[in-house]
Amino acid sequence: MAPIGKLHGFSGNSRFRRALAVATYAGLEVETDPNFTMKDGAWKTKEFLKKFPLGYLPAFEGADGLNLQESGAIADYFASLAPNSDLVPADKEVAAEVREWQYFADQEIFIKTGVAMRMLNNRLPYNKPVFEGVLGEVMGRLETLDKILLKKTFIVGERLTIADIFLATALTNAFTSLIDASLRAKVPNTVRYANTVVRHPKIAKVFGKVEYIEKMPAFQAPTKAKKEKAPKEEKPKADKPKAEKKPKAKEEEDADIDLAPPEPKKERNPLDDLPKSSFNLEDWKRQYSNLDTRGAGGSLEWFYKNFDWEGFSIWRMDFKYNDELTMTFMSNNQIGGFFTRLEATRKYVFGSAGVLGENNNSIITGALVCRGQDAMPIVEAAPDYESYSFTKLDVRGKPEDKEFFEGALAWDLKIDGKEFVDGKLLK
Ligand SMILES: N[C@@H](CCC(=O)N[C@@H](CS)C(=O)NCC(=O)O)C(=O)O
Repeated sequence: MAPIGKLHGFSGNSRFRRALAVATYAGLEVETDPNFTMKDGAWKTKEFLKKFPLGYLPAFEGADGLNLQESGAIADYFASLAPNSDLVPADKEVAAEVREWQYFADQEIFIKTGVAMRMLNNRLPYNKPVFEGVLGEVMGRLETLDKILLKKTFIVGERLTIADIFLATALTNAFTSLIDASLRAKVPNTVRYANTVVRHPKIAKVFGKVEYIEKMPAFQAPTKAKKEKAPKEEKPKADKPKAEKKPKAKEEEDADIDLAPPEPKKERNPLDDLPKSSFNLEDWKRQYSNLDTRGAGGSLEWFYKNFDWEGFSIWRMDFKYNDELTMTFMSNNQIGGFFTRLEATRKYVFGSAGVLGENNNSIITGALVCRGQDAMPIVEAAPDYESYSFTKLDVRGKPEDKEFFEGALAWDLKIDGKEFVDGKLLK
């Protein structure tokens, strides 16, 4: 039997898994790519966006030309192709109950878990009472569900339905990212239920080994918040823009992805063939992280002493659509996203960029130190590189370029009266 189409997405992602589990349970053959990774963003090509304008995963490309996004819709479509699978019961009232639990899984568990995880990972502003409120809502729902599941194996009727697959994927997503052992202990029937579903012989292979977390990841505060204005010579160490430490949990992507991310493929980059350089970018990144940027003994002093002007170049990056920027924290997340998507070329580049100005009146700008004399082979790794312009800086020859470079690194850059509000580092 020929596959009914291709399901794009990462096999460890819970939304991908729920679509694939439905297809597998229904006995449908669907093509997948076991090596697919979301990490480098390479999947978000123009061609992909033409077919899937919502721009996220999973996405289904039917052999008959149907292009579909939204994991729930894809799963429903798969179930509709196999009416005899009983994934959706024929009785309208029972089917409505099934639908009720599908929505519950998405809206009460999946989405709320994602919001809480984004706060822990610094992808949404962290606010303790709000975080605890969202977590409390998730736990409240789970405790209600737990009572309902006390004497049940499946949520509706005596056989597995599509609602069980939706619930189990939302639950295992929560148990592998947010809801730790002490919280799970409050909902034993729900844990037992989720395990039963993901170990169902027909779909166990879609889930593989699911490892629940022991401890909820701690919130990782960004070390660099809004810069305080201290007199230059007395600038306290804490004022230095240290990189945000990577939280242990999935920082770069959503809570529900990369439960077991495969290593990105290591491909040889032409930049590896450049003549060996005396400037060690990794050393520089360490110096930058550990020292104040400006002043005697600072990282800029180290930089100028050690920089290899032939083997590396310095660039200015500017967002092209500053007029469209709204909240500065969102713009800062956007820079973070761009830097994240440069993962594939990270070892050839250092970057420091920020948002200058205020909400609804801001710009994104920054500096990159790139291996070689051309930034393009490095920045093109990010699918959204065209949203930025890149201009080579003449730091030795032009005082204004030097001033820009140093300001971008020290996070005290000022342009047209707009001051540095927040920034991101690419290290
Ligand atoms: N409601 C959508 C959510 C899809 C979604 O947020 N996908 C994430 C992964 S879980 C994604 O593709 N993120 C990367 C991006 O948006 O660039 C669904 O259920 O399919």
